[in-house]
Amino acid sequence: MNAHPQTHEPHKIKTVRLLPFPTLEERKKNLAEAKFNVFNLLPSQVTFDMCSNAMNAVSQEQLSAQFLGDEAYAGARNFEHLQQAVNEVFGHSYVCPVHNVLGAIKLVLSTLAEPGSVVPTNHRTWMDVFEAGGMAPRDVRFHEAKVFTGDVDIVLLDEVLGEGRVSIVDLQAFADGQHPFSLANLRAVRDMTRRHGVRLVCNGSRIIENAWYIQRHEPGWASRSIAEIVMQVAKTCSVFQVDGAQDPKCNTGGILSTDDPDDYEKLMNEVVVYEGLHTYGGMAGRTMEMLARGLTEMCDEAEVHWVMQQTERFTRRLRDGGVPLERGCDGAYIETRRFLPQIEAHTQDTFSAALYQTAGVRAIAQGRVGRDEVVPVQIPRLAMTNEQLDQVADAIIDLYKQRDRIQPMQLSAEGEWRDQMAYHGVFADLEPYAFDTFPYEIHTIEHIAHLDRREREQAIRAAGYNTFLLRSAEVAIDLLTDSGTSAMSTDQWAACDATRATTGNSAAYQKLVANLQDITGYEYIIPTHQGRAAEHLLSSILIKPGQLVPGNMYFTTTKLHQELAGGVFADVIVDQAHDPDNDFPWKGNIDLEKLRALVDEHGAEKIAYVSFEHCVNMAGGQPASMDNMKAVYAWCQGQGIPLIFDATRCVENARMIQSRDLRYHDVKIRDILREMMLYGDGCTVSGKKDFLINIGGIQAFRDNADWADRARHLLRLYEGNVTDGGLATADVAAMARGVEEMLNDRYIRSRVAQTRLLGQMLIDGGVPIVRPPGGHAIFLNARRFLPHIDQDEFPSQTLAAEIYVETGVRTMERGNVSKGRNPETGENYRPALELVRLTIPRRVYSNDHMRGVAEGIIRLYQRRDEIRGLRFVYEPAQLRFFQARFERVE
Ligand code: P61
Repeated sequence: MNAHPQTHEPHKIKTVRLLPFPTLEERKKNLAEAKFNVFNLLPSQVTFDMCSNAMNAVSQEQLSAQFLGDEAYAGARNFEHLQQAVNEVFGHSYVCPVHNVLGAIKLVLSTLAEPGSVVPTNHRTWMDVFEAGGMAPRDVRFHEAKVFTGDVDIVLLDEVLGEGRVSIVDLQAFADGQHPFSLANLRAVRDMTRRHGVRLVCNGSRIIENAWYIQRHEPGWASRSIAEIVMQVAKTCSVFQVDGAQDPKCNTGGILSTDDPDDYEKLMNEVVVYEGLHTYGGMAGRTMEMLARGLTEMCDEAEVHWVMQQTERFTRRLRDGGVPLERGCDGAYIETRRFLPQIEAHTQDTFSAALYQTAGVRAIAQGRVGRDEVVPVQIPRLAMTNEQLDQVADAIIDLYKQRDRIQPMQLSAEGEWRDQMAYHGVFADLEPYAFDTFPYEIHTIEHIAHLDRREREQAIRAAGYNTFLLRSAEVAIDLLTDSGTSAMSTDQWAACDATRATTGNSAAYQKLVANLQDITGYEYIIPTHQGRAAEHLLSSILIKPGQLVPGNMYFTTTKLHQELAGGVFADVIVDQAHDPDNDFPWKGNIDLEKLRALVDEHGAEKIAYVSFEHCVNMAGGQPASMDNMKAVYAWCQGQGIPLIFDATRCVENARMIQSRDLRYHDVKIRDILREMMLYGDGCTVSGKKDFLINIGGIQAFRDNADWADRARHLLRLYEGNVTDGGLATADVAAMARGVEEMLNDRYIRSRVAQTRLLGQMLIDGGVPIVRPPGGHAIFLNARRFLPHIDQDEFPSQTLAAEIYVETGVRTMERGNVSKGRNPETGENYRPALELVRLTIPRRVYSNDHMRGVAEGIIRLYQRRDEIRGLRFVYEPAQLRFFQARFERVE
């Protein structure tokens, strides 16, 4: 990945916030209720809210800072941390905290600027504040500048300063969101202000974006880090102001910093009047902590480049679509007069209303009426994927194509400020835009490793060429498993938080039971700590020693528990499942003939139950058809044989039915799943997959009270309470919520589409994979990838190790090493399928991550002949794949 840092996010998703998708009718109703002013819409009515202020995602570390508030009135530790951060990032010794940037501006004006004085500026954002303070702003921006359009016209500034009525020069980094300054110009301004004994004040709320511009475009700065440039800018100014809700990605708050002890004394004595004591300045302790963390994180080079790449991409796409705009530091500022030449008045609000009507996207022009005629479509930092941004751009381009149909709106109330405006409107006949992307935004992120190739070589050697033994901290994109690796939603976290722990009955348990009864139609819902615990209960209840358990391919833990109960597994999956190149759409089906033959041979009483797995893991995540489930169940009922599902990946199976079986195209996932579950007597579930949780499982039975009683008895013995199965009450609550979220049609569609995308990119690159792509994973065919490596030199193990070295991606071996040795002959089993599994965690990676994975593997495929096999240096007797160590064959 390292050589291509811009192909995907330098982080993965830790928590998501679910997005609403109001229908066209709902959008019209909302708009009318909001008096056609999108300011009045509620977040619950908006799909993508295109604003950069306070709407960013944060790192999990920054989020956790919120819980470290010391909340002391005076001298909080949080303030000390804030001071340290400011000192480290801006190099200033004195820090004055404020409630937000408006507090900072007001403070500067009331302490450092003379009433009645002229304030030379390069922006117009805060004109109102200047005027309210009795000061006269004067535009000194150099309007002819080409790249650094926020630069000051030095000749003009000299003139204005010469008039002698100036006490501060007030500049903005990336003025009005559109105009960056250069360091050379800033330094020239500083020299000039010094000569005139005037202070240079700078609002650095968008210092990062400005620093990126300097790094990119100002001669001499290309090799300097963002952190270094930020410090240079701050140190050039007498007073530096920062809005906590912008670059530091806090939700509010702000600071003023300076090196001048006299100015600091003035600020400190004034801050108590409007803001709060000089050691909290109107911020909660937790806000100061979050702000401190955000300041130290904001210069992260990889993150800055990712964010700026998004802005470039978004504005380029809109430009290519012909949309008239100014490029902003944080998005595209739509020129609404040119967008809507036929509309005489209120073009900003008309544009915003039309965009909401067609797509549910909100872009708000705020501030004073008549100040300008652009509508900023800003990108909330780190909160959206490129695919989502592309679609928002397309929605705007679509609107632009039908701009002639947009009607003027009639004013019904007005004021000086944009939020006061109200309209009557008629809904133009506009073609709506339909999003097809992840139905969530990014709430928190987790930084991922970016080791270079040499470091990865060292890491894999130290791990004995076994990906199970790599440290997570060494992995860029982790495709080892989809088990327990999901990103939880903010609603799940809220449910966890709101839960009161108990060892007895709980609302969380009741909700879990009610939800799963409704989803499965099964009466008895028993929580377990994960899937294998449920398998233990089930096997103990249903298997008598010597009985057979037919199943659609084995899974390691399932088979083990069947054997521990004295059962014998018998594979009855269709033959197609064993052929990696066969494109049969239902490779998870049970072959009813094989099942019949088994019963004919042994008798029905010899069969404990039929174990039917949805989206069969070991077959490549391959689904079973509805007809097959129906037929197998009908037959089993006739024989008196129970059928129990492994419903671990039941929702993915339901989605496959929705997309591959014409009869179900328009049926909701919830209803498909309910029908699937009709064709079984119960299920075990590892909740760590489709249920969107990090830990948990389920044992459920349709109506057999005796089985349920016995399961609960065993649960009390081995697992925990009947109401939690050994899970924390909070985790029961997360599961109760997870099973609601998993049924969202948009979610499951985008989930399965992501797997298919990865598969298709690999197929297009010529890489041999198990076909068709499965629900949760893509399996590489290592035999065909590395035909020159003998199975006893472990092609799958080798391939997994080489993928890590090439790309930083972690995958899982599923071949000769996993299968083990035949105890009789001592030989390796040399199974027919020699595979590497690329398993995709839910809601964690973007499609750009998938693109990075595919590109890396295709690169490796092109030089596959250079790859050599492995031999054991340490081989455990059982489940050897977990702990085995290897070395390269010379
Ligand atoms: C996985 F290498 N799967 O796919 P538990 N049924 C099914 C599963 O996929 C499953 C379980 C039951 C894992 C984790 C794993 O040798 C391995 O909640 C269809 O993990 O107890 C688990 O559920 C067991 C990976 C398990 C392995 C065993 O990555």
